[in-house]
Amino acid sequence: NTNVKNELLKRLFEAKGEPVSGQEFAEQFGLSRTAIWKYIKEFEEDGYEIASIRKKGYVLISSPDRVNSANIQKHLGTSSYGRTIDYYESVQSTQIIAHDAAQAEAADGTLIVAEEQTAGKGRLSRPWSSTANKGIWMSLIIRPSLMPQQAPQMTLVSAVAIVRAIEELTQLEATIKWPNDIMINGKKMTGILTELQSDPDRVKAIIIGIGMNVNQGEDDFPDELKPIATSLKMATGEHIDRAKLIAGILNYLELYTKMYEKHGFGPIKLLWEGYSNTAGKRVRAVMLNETIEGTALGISEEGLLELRLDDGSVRGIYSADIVL
Ligand code: BT5
Repeated sequence: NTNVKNELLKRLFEAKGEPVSGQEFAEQFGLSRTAIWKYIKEFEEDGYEIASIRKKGYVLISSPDRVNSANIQKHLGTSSYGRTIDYYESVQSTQIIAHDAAQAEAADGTLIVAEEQTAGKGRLSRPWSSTANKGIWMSLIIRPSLMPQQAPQMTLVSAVAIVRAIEELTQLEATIKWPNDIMINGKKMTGILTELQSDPDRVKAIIIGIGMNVNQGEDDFPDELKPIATSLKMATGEHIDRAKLIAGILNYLELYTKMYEKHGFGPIKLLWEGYSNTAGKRVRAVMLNETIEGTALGISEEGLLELRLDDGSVRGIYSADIVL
């Protein structure tokens, strides 16, 4: 029973180094002491260090730096996001696993998360560097009541949720670079990949892939990324609890997705504009078939980036790489 197991872990944490009586806990939940002992063994397999003290109980000595479900769920305040978590040590790409799971009817809010990706991908199948144990590599399956054409805006909804969660945990103000980058000090710290499974008139599932550099040092990045990538640790000088950050992202993401479903893009647009670094700047937008230059005016109600071109006309673009 995951709820009891999570409760036990929570007690161990809250006891802050004092023993938690296995017997009392067992009685309270109507379980045998052996059942409790089995949970303790499972925690140890997950990397927790737990001491068993005769006649007193269990003491949590240290918890692992792991993004497993127990570590995430103890910070979660959502109703569905992250309530089911598939956790992996190493995968090619969480996005691919999430697509298969969504096709196999995975529930709204199912999270696929891994310590490492060996073939992480960005947009247009570009490679995404995903160093083991240092970042957040995850794909969330959601089934909101949205029309297919409303799905791309989920990238912007996600960006706002991510920036808010970072702010809450680290006091750091990251900025959003349209459409899918989160930046700190002019370098990319997070990328978002939003993909859709849809019928002509109905969203079946949206897969939100989030790749976030958290505890890397400069040496953890391949040479070609060193000039353009950064991590939260590089920006704050502090080691960050990745599981807590994931929970924070899911908390905000569920809230903002509900807001978007209920009230449309208006309120999200306002939040988004507060965090964006793009408006008012002269930018180059590199698209598949053409490159255009202009002044970024902001985003439209549909989430398009609006550019004023040099001939005075205004163009809305769906997706591009923006060079500031
Ligand atoms: C993105 O694409 O930024 C979307 C990245 C999404 C990754 C997540 S991780 C979990 C899930 N599973 C996956 O397989 N993918 C998702 P795009 O805007 O196309 O940016 C890709 C470009 O970012 C690359 O061409 C590199 O220049 C750069 N890049 C690659 N790895 C990076 C990293 N770790 N940090 C910063 N920049 C990186």
